[in-house]
Amino acid sequence: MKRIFSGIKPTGHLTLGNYLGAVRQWVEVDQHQADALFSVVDLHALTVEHDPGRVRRLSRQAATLLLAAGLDPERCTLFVQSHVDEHARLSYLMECVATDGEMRRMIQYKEKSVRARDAGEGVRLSLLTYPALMAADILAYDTDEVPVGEDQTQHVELARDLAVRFNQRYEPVFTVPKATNPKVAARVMDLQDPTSKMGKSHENGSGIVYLLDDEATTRRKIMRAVTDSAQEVVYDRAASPGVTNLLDVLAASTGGDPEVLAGAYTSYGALKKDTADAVVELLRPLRERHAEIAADPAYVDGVLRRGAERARGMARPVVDRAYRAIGLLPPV
Ligand code: AQP
Repeated sequence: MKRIFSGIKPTGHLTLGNYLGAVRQWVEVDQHQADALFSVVDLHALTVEHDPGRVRRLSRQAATLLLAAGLDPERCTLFVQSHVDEHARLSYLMECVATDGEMRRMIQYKEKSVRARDAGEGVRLSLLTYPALMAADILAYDTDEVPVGEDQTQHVELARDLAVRFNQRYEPVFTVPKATNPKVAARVMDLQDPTSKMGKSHENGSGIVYLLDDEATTRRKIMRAVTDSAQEVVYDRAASPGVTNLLDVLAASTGGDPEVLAGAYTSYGALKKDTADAVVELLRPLRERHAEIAADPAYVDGVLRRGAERARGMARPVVDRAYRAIGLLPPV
């Protein structure tokens, strides 16, 4: 059975982009077809300015939302990254295999380092080495596939390069992983700025649908989405990014084809209304289930404890092998 690993960063409240681009596929496909591990990757949340209490709250909320979305702890392994030391242990080895140039080429590093500088904050070294930790997350589990939104594909490709390099330079320790993207909505864009992706840590939340937004807020955000001046409903990301984004969201929420859907609309108002209805229906069960699970923190603790134990048991032998292969003396 193939092994799948994917993660979510507790840097903000989870968004519709996280759900359509990643979580839904984890729930509907991955956990049924593979030995799947899903992690709240909290160490990654420390790579940018953060509030410690907020990271803790968001980590718990993310785990609760993943369960609410339908991850089944009997079918998959759900855990918090910092509960498994092997991630940090292996990350250092990845830094010893990767080059400075490879890290600096990463689009996420370029974008987030500019944001940090613009905000007058220092750029943390961990933001640069982020892909080494992400490679460790993936490689520690003999992962075959990493289901991610398009924005993370570059990091998975780097993990792949590092695995191949390590295996050739030292010993064949790592399985070489590959990224998989969902077909529709691999990249949900911000409703107010449809040329940039809907990201949970963005300052202005009016273009972002959070999974826990109430129904009225969700509708308002979608009805106020930026469209175009042409008044024509066409599926064309370059010419008409706002409308195309709404068509993608509608298609992903209802199971339709965005280009076919474009032909069914003659006004933006109708498209927005149908998209708002579809998203509200899509998220309602998730919100209801979240409220139930959040009321039982001991259940969430138990899931995370068992998940970390299982993950540790899988990662430790792989990381120990990598330590030996690279030249470190085993403990005596
Ligand atoms: N807008 C998006 N469209 C499609 N997929 C998305 N993902 C994130 N945003 C979109 C996918 O969600 C998974 C978890 O993402 P993450 O938490 O690891 O980090 P991210 O990609 O950096 O997501 P955010 O929400 O944009 O966080 P910030 O703002 O902190 O950077 C990934 O599979 C991702 O592809």
